[in-house]
Amino acid sequence: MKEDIERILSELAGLKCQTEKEVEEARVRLLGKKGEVTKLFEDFRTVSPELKREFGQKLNLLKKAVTEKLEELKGSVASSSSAGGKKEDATLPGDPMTLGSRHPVSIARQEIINIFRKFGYDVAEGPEIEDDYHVFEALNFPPNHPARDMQDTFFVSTGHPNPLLLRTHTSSVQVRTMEKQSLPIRVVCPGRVFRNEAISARAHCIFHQIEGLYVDENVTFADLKQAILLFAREMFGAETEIRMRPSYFPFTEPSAEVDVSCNICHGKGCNICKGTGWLEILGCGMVDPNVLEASGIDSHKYSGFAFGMGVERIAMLKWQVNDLRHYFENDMRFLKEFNTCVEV
Ligand code: 2NM
Repeated sequence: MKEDIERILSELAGLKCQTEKEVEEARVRLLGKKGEVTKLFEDFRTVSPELKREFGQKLNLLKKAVTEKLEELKGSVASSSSAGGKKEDATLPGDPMTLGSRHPVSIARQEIINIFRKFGYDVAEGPEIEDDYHVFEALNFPPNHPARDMQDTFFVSTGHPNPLLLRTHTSSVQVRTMEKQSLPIRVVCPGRVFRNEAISARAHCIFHQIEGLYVDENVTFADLKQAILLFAREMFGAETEIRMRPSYFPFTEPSAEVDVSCNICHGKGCNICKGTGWLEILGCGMVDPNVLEASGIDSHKYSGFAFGMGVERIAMLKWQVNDLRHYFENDMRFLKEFNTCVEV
């Protein structure tokens, strides 16, 4: 019996099969009703009691080895038969790989930047963690302005003489530009901003802004109006009209809110524009002389205009997305809709 076990084991090591049929034949020959291994189990009854333990273990190991080998052969025959029974063809094309696409906020951001680059604006970026001076003080925010409150602004450190905070707008980058760059200045500043707000369909505590600044001699409100009109027509179509409504910002005087004619109903009134025919896209104004002076610019010689817009908001209007939260959830069904939006 011992020799039989060893012989079967050594045969097993060299056992090769080309087809499923051959594997099945080997199985019958070894494990079938009249198979060699089955027969050894029958012979086991006649083994003397003192040798039963040793041969019992040997037989069990043999059966395990045979079963495993047959499984292995079955597997290799199956995979080579699915490749046409031949060796794998390494020249076949690989499995297609799904390509990612740009996030709609990135697409809108790039489109806005490209428009202003065509107008001759530079692009500047700056730190997201800022100090009170660059976010508020240099921008003419009075000391008790509500935006300086913990309710509205995320503070990184408190109890510090010069606390760090997350910028609530990218105007801080424009302050830094005015501090160090020679005039004239034409710049757009894209970036993430942070506000301590409850998340809803219209607001999020993190969003993206693009702010623009133009400082030179004799810059007027008419220049501002023309720049915004040209931008609106590039972004929303050549028939777009704009309207300005008086508003208030600490850093501009006078200030205005800008609406574009609704690109869905063309001014007739629909549920996107809530029947008004107009959609708000940005805020703007003439840079307050205090802001120019704080950054060392002579406000008697120079004047400037500035504007700011939310990128998510522009993207919502451009693609009729009704809930801001879609931009932050990364649901593939939503993101895939922008696969075909080619960046200009
Ligand atoms: C807005 C609206 C109006 C603005 C002002 C400045 C700066 F730094 F020049 F003073 N940057 N951005 C500005 C003006 C931003 O966002 C709604």
